[in-house]
This record gives sequence, C-alpha cells and structure tokens, in this order.
Amino acid sequence: MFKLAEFIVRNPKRYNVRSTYSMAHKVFVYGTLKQHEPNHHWLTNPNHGVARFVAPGVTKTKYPLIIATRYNIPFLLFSPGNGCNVKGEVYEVDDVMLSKLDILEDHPNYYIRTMDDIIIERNRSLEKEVVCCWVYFLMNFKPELLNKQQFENYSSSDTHGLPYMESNNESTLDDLDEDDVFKK
Ligand code: PCA
Repeated sequence: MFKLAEFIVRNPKRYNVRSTYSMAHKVFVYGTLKQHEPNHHWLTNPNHGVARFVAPGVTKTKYPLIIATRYNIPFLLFSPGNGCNVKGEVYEVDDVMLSKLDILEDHPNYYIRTMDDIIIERNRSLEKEVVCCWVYFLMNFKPELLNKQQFENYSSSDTHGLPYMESNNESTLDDLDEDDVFKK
C-alpha cells in the first residue's frame, strides 16, 4: 500500500493528483545541501523521498553564517540582526525527505529546525515573495563563534580554504563533541 502511494506521489500527472499533502514542507538550505555542495546528494537520492527546487532565496532577517569545527561545518547562528541576509535555496520536500534531513543535521540535538521568513523571486519575474521555510539553526552556541569570519553565500570550495570534511558516519555531527560549539 505504501509503495503504491509513493508511486502516485512520484507520478502525479499520470494519476491526475496534486501531491500537496506529502510535499507540504518548504526548507531553506544555506550550506552543504545547496546545489554543487557536498551534501546535495541527500536531496536527490530517491531513497530519501522527494525534493523539488522552488527558487533561490535569502533570509529576511540577518544572521551570522560561519564555518566551524575540525570538519569545517557551516552553521547559521541563531543571533537575529547580526551578520548578513544569507543566500540559499528553497526546496519543497515530502515527509520522508524531511525526516532524512533531520538525521543528517541531527535535529534537535545539534541543529534545531525552526520556521523563518525567506525572500524568493519566482520565475525570474523580479517580484519578491516571502515564504515561511524550515531552516536548520545552531542555538545556544558558544559566544566565541560570533568572532569567526561571516559569510553571505556559503561554498565549501571558496577562497576561505575551509573545505567541508566528510565522515564515515551517516551524519558528520556524530563525530563531534557537543562542547565543540555549544555553551557549557
Ligand atoms: N546543511 C544544512 C544546514 C547546514 C548544512 O551544511 C543546509 O545546507 O542548510
């Protein structure tokens, strides 16, 4: 039964259905999940459910986007008003994909997934729209992280020289100690 439902969701035109329920979540990604970045394959893996690119987006509120830990992981620090209006990409995802992303981001132990306003331009029409999306933030972080270099648009291979390090674990965060980034 589940397999049939999944097939219908993946082939909505054939069955003349709109899969609005299962694609109910919008996620804004700003780090390794973006196109051409090291974890983008999580969004395209058919075993992870469904993700559909909606548009490039930018956070309505400014936040510090930093790179930290020995694995050079990008983090959006929950410090509204500091940093930049951060650039990223908005995706619509189904329940299965959202649960897979939560595993990668170790939500709610490491990143915390929170709703936030994202500004997008649809169909290059230049008309801006604000959409509410899930975003993976670091909360309760060490204040020293605010002294790190802050970015507007993350890329692992940028001139900062801090490329993201993969780990053998499903989530790289499994290899880290919590006190690497969190307040004691
Ligand atoms: N992955 C998530 C959060 C940070 C990261 O590397 C993202 O791309 O939005």
